Amino acid sequence: DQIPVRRALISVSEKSGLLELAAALTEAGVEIVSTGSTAATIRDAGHAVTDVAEVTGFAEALDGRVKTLHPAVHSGLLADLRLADHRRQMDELGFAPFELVVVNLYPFDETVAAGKPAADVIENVDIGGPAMVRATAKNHANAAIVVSPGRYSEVIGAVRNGGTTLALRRSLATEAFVHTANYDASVANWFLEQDEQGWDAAAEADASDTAGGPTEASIDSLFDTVEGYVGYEVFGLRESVLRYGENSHQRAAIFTENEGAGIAQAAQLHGKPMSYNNYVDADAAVRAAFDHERPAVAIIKHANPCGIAVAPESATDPIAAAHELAHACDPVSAFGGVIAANRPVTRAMAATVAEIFTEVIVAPAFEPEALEILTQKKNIRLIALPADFVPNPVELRQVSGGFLVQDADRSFAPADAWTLATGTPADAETLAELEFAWRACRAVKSNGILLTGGGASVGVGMGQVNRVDSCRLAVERAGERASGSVAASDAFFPFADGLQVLLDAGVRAVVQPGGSVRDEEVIAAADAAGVTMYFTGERHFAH
Ligand code: 93A
Repeated sequence: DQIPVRRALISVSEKSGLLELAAALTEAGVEIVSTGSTAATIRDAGHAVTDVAEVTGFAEALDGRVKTLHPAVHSGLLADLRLADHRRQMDELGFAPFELVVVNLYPFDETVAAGKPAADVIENVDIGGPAMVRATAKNHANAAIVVSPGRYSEVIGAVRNGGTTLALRRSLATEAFVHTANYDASVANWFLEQDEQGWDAAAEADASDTAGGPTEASIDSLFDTVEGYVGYEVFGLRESVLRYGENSHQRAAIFTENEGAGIAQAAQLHGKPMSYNNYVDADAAVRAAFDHERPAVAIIKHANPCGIAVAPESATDPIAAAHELAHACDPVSAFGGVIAANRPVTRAMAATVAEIFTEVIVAPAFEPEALEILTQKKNIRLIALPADFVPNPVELRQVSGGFLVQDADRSFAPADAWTLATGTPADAETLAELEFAWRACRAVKSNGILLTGGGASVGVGMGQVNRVDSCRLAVERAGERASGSVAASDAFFPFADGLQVLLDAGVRAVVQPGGSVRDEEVIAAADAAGVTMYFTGERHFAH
C-alpha cells in the first residue's frame, strides 16, 4: 500500500516550513507543481518548480480566483490508478497524477479577526483550495493530502522511505476533511452573523474594535490546541474568534453548538462585538433573571449580581419596575454592568437604562420604541435571546488534564417543602419575600448571602471564603435597608457568628439549607432575636 511520490502539488497561503519541504522533495527527485506566490517562494530559494499554468495551459484568471480549478489539476488529484480505465483515460487526456498535495487555505478567520471590510473577508473565502483538499482526501487510496505544516516532517520521512503508507494517507485525509469542515463552518458563521447584525453594520466594523488583540496570526494554533483537546468533536461546532480573552494578551474564541438555543446563539441587534467577558457575564445575568417566573431583572458585574429584583404585583410596566429596583440595590457597581431581563425590554426600561453606562442588555426581545432609544447609544450591546431559549442542562468545567461535568442546578425546594426551624410561621408576604431571596441567592457566588426587601436585593455578600465576611458585606451594602429585610444563605451557617451579624443588623426572617452539626447554636441565636428561620434542606453553592 506504499505509494512513491513522483509529483507534488503545493499551494499554500501559510508558508512556514515550505522551503524545507521543497528542498526535501527536490532532493528526493519529486517534481513540484505550484501556484503563484507559492511557486515564486520556492523558485526564489533556488528550487525547480513548474507553474500550475504550465499544467493547465491557462494563466491564473480573475485575479487568482481561478488558479487550480481545471481538469488537468483535478484529474491528477482524483484519478484512481487502481482502475485500468482511469489509467487509460489519464493517458488519453495527457494528464499526470499527483501523489502528494500540500494545501493550506486563504486566512479567512484571520481576516475576520483583523476587522477587515466585508469585501476582503469574502475575497478570503478559499474555493480552489478546499476543492483540492477534498478531492485528494477522497482519493487517499492514491494520494496524500497535507493541510498543516505540522505534518511536513512526517511526510518528508515517508517520501524518503519509499512513499506514503495507506495508514498515513488515511490519517491525513481525516485531518483534511475536519479542516475543510471547520473552515466552511467559519465561513457560514460569518455569513449568519452578517444576516443577524446587518451587512452594512459589519462593513463599517471599525478595525479598532477587532485589531490589537493577540488573535491575528496565532489564532490557528489556538484552534489546533482546542481541536487536540476536544478531538474531532469540535466538528459540528461553529467557532468564532473573539477580540481577546479575559485579558488582552489572551487569545480567545467561542464555539457555538449548531443545535443550541442559548446565549451563544443569541442575535446581536446593536453594538460592538461581544467580548469574552461579555459572554460570561451575559450568561450569568440570564441565568439569574430566568430563575424567576415573575418579570425579573439581574444586573451582573464579574459574574456576580449587583442587583436582582422581580416586579411588584402592582407595577404598570413590570420589567421597567424590576429594573429600577435591581438598579437601586447598588447603583455604583451597576455602572458598566450587564443586564438581563426575562421579559421584553419596554420603552420605559430602555429610557432608564439609556442614562446608565451599560455594557450589554440581554432579553427575549426589545419593543420597537425601546430599540429606537437604545440604538442611539453607540457602545451598548443589545442581545436578543433565541425564542426557544433554554439554559444548559449540564455544565462543563475544565480542570488540568480533563474536565468536570455536572447537571446544572435547576430545581428549587418550594416554600411549602421547607421546615420551620424556629420562630412564628411567616405570613404570606414574608414567605413570598423569603422565596424570592432563596431563588435569587444562587445567582451569587459562594459564600453567598443575600438581603432582600420588596422583591429586590438590598445587600449582596458574594464570593467570600468565610461566611461571616459575606454577612458583613451584605449588611454593609444594604446600609439602612438591612433592618427589616429578609436574608438567604446559599449554604448552612457552620456557626452562629455569621447569622449574628445579620440579626444585629435587624434582619426579620432567614432562609438557609440547615444541616450544620451546630444547627442548635444557630437556631438558638435566631430564637434569642425572635427571628423566624426556615431550613430548605438543599443548598445552592455556585462557584
Ligand atoms: O482563489 S481560489 O479560490 N481559486 C483557486 O483556483 C485556487 N487555487 C489555489 N483559491 C485557490 N487556491 C488557494 O491559493 C490555496 O488554497 C492557497 O491558500 C492559495 C495559494 O495561492 P498562492 O500560491 O498564489 O499564494
